[in-house]
Amino acid sequence: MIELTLPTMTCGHCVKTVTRTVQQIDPAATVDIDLPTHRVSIGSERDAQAFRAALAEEGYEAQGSAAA
Ligand SMILES: [Cu+2]
Repeated sequence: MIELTLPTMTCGHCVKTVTRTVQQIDPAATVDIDLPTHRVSIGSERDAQAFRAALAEEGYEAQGSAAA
């Protein structure tokens, strides 16, 4: 499980964008988002760095740790 904190993810629109971005990298990924804490849990075999890079490009710079 990949856990990311995205401080700039602040509304429902962001949630949609983040979900879409994650699933563009891995269509099979599970995405669990907790908006109040800006946390995203991604269930995927892909490397966390791929998601971090793609999300940063969309304006969602990840803070905190990524665990495999
Ligand atoms: Cu938003």
